[in-house]
Order: sequence, then C-alpha cells, then structure tokens
Amino acid sequence: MSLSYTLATYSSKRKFFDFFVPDNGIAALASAIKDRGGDCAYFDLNAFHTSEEDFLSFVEQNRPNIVGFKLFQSGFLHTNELAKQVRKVSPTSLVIAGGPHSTLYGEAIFQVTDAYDVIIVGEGERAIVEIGEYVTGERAQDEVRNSIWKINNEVVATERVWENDLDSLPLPDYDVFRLNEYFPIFLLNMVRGCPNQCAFCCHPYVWGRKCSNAELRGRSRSAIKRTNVVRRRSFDSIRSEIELYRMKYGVRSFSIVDSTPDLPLIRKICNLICTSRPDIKWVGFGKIDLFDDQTYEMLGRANCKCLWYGIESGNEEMIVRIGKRYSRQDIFEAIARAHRNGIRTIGGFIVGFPGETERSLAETGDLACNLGLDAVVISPYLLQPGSPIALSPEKHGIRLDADWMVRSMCVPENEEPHEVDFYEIDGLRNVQWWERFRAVSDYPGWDFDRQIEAYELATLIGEQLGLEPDEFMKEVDVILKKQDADSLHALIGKAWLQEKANSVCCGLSR
Ligand code: B12
Ligand code: SF4
Repeated sequence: MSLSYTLATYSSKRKFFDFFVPDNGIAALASAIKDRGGDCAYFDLNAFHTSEEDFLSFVEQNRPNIVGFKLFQSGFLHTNELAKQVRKVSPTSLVIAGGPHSTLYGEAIFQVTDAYDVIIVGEGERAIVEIGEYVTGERAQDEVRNSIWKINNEVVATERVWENDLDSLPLPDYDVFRLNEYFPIFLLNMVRGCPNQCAFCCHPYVWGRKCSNAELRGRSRSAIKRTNVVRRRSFDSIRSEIELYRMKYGVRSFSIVDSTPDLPLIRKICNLICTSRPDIKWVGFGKIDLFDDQTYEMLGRANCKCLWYGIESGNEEMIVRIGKRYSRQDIFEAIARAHRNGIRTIGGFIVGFPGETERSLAETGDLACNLGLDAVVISPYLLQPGSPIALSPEKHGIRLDADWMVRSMCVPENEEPHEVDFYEIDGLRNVQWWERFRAVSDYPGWDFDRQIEAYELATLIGEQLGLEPDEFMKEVDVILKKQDADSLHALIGKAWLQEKANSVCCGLSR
C-alpha cells in the first residue's frame, strides 16, 4: 500500500524574506518518505500562493494517511487550530507534529492541545517512515522511535534515537516545493550537534553534544550509538548533495546551517570550490576562536560571502559566564581577518543575560559599534528549554514558575517571546529585568529589526540580483510590507535567471 503524507508549515504571515528560502528539514522528510515509496505533498502556509483554504480542501479531498505539521514557536498556536480543522475535514488522517518547537517542548505540548495524535521529537527522517508503518499495521506504537502519544489520557514516550549514520539518510529532495516561489538558495546540513555548551543555547540538547569519556564509559556500542553525540556526514555525501543541486536545479548558492562549523569538512569544501567548482558561493556560521589566518584566506578564495558570529557580549566576564572562550582582542582579530579576505560579517549580541549590568552592556555597545560589522543583531536574552540554564536554573540565579514551559511555549503571534513573563532573574520578574536594558535600542547603529538576522542570505541574494545586501533588504522590505506577491515573484524570478546564467558563464552547467 502506498502511503500518502501531507506536510505543512505555518510560522507567521510572510513577514521576512527568509521565509522564501526552501526549508531543508521539509526536503529531508519528503525524501525519506519517497525513498520508502510514499507520496508527499507540502503546503507552505507562509507562501503567497498557498491559502489555508487550499490546504484544507486538499486534505478533505485526498484524505492523506498522515498529515504532519512542522512546529515553530511563532505560529504554534495557529498551527494547533489548523490541526484541529484537519481532524474535522479528514477524520481518518493521523495528525502528527514535529520540528524545532516539538523537540524543545515534547510532551508538554499535550498539556495545551489535543490537536495531534503524535508528537515527534528530534530527527524525523526515520520516525516519519515508522509512523507510516504503524498506520499500515507493520509496526506497533511503541516501536515508533522519537514519538510521544496520548493514550487514554496518559502521555507515553518511546525511546529517542539519534541517527548515527547521517550518510545513510537519503539526500534532501526539493521537488516537493514550488521552487519558483523561493529564492535559489539551498541550506546544507553537514553536522548535527555542537560540541560546546553555551549557557543560553538549546542546540546541543536538540541536536547532540560532546559527551565526556566518563559519560560513555561502560556503555555498550549500541548504547553509545543511541547517545546524543555530535554526528558528521562524510565529505563524499556532501559533495554528492552539492552536485545534485547544481545539476538538477542549477543552484550554486548555499547556506551552511550547522551550529558550529566543522573545520575539516569546511576545508574540504573550500578545496572543492577552489579546484573545480568556482561557481559556488556560500555563507555560514563563523566562530570567533576557530579559524586561523590561513583558513580565512582559504574561505575568502572559496567564495565564502558572509559569516554569522555569535559574539554575545563585549564584557569579558559576561563572555565567560555565557560559556564562550575568547577575549575582546580575539573578537577584533577574527572580524578583521574576515574583512581582509572579502567576507562580510554579522555579529549577534545577547542583551540582558543573567549577570548583565549597565556597565557590561555599555561595553557590548562600544564593541558592536567599533568592530566594523556589516550587520549587528541584538537579541534580548530568552530562556529556552534544553539550554544549560533551563537545566540548572538555580546556578544562574533563576527561579522558574511552575508553568513556565507552557507559558513560553504558547507565545501569541503578535507578542515578543522575551516579553512573556515566566521566570525571575535575581529576584526580578524577567520582563522587569528586561526593562532595565530596553534603552539599548537607542544605541547608534543598533537595530532590533528581525530582518537583519538573515543578512547572510541577503548577501547571497544580493549577489544574484547585482545588489548590495542592504539595497536588497530595503527593496524586499517594501514588497513584504505591501504583501505584493507579484513584485516578490518577479524578484525571485530574476534571482533564478541570474543563478542559472552564472553557471553557464563558468562553463560548469554540465
Ligand atoms: C536554517 C534555519 C532556518 C531556515 C529554515 C530551515 C529549517 N530547517 O528550519 C530559515 C532561515 C528559513 C529559518 C527561519 C525561521 N526560523 Co530558523 N533556524 C535555522 C537553524 C539555524 C538550523 C535549522 C536546520 O537546518 N536544521 C536541520 C534540519 C534538518 O532540521 P529541521 O528543519 O528541524 O527538521 C528535522 C526535525 O526537526 C524533524 N522535523 C521537522 N519538521 C517536521 C515535521 C514533522 C511532521 C515531523 C514528524 C518531523 C519534523 O525532522 C527533520 C529532519 O530530521 C536553527 C538553529 C539550529 N542550529 O538548529 C534555527 C531555528 C530552527 N529557527 C528558529 C526560528 C524561531 C525560526 C523562525 C520562526 C524565525 C522567526 N521568528 O521568524 C523562522 C521560521 C521559518 C519558516 N519556514 O516558517 C528557532 C526555532 C525555535 C522554536 N522553538 O521554534 C531555531 C531553533 C533557532 C533558535 N534557537 O531560536 N530558520
Ligand atoms: S551558541 Fe553556538 S557554539 Fe554555543 S552551544 Fe549553541 S550552537 Fe554551540
């Protein structure tokens, strides 16, 4: 029996241009489904030409075996409503949820909604196939990995398994997207997990972390395989993925989304670009203390156009508290090296981390203004489940309200997550704590504009359109404010034409 799946994402209405870059997580799931002979349709409910009515009537007419939602924090409450509608129009479909918000909140989701039959946490490629096998009766409920069910009012979770061999997963498949509605940039995920443990960050919890030998000692090989360690793909697998996208779609612009760059893999990719694929351009995350002079030179030669650095603070004591290991001097040197090699830079800073004072903030402001960054992203500190702080709050002077998971999970779409009241820092409610630092938006050169966060993607799209990133961002901002679908699609069309033409110029289209 061929199983039919319909996947959907809603995270808020078309506010930012990065919603118009195809989602690699969805492409990975679509590929896993097809690999097992299933059918997969995808509805991006952020896109202009996809209405909720179209989605619901498709589900009503086709009655897919499985309807799956990707959950993000923004859009979570609305997605729950959509899931309930799905139940009404297609009562036979199994309604499931996965994605970052599901992984972070897991079974707590059942405290606020019964819209889903199953919540999948963590990686979804194998779990989504196993859910299909459950539907066809080939697998029992408790044999579906990474799944959480509500059975007779009791929440039951199965074992969480971390994919040990990333190369064994099929390459993400972008045929499921209407690609002419997206800018021609594909996201590359080469490594899952991060070996560091910054106090505010949930990524190692979500994707895997470095385990000490003591933690692993005495465990069997299969138990170690099931531990949340950092996992890497092989260079051969990544090269095949890049080749596939170049040949099949004509896409040569990539964003490497790994939380922390993997130096050996990055070097191999640079070598590939320098020796035989000069048409490839890319952006990714930087790390202040990772690259030396030689590596920066290599990155520049290999068309690395922009790096996103989580700098976090300009105060050395705060940097240590946050869990990073570099000095102000290191920061100046890293940014200068990137610029010397023609690489643009974005610096991300956290404001209001526990321990922040007016003085530490002033030092951050001073640093951000003097580094010569191409874009500055300021994020108010936000307590995230799974972060070291959430796992041991008392160490950081934090007291969490009993219902903090539910409150932080259910941020209304028109509210900022950091303005939701759910914990105390040093005896102050978190919103009062934030008030102390709110004035940072007056710092010259500081900008809270969420769009800036995707400046690295703007550098790639700018290259495609022959525009400076700022020019592109201004143009697209006007278009999105007017919700002008025609102009957006004209811009996207131009980017595709240019992307494909570039490859022909290099003689590498075949
Ligand atoms: C690249 C990236 C993007 C890309 C999108 C690509 C993507 N895959 O999500 C872009 C730039 C478009 C983007 C935008 C946004 N992002 Co973003 N993004 C990331 C980043 C840096 C990497 C994600 C990634 O590539 N993961 C690898 C892929 C393979 O994993 P995945 O997409 O999660 O999918 C896997 C599983 O989650 C699961 N899965 C996913 N969906 C589903 C659905 C079902 C039914 C099932 C069963 C399983 C399943 O299976 C997939 C394969 O294993 C992460 C931070 C990080 N380092 O993790 C933030 C992150 C995921 N983003 C985040 C946010 C908030 C957003 C925005 C909502 C920002 C905003 N406020 O506007 C938007 C929403 C975009 C949208 N499409 O609606 C948050 C999510 C937090 C939360 N609680 O929701 C993160 C964790 C950053 C953070 N720490 O805050 N993002
Ligand atoms: S902030 Fe970056 S380096 Fe630190 S734990 Fe998170 S992903 Fe890793």
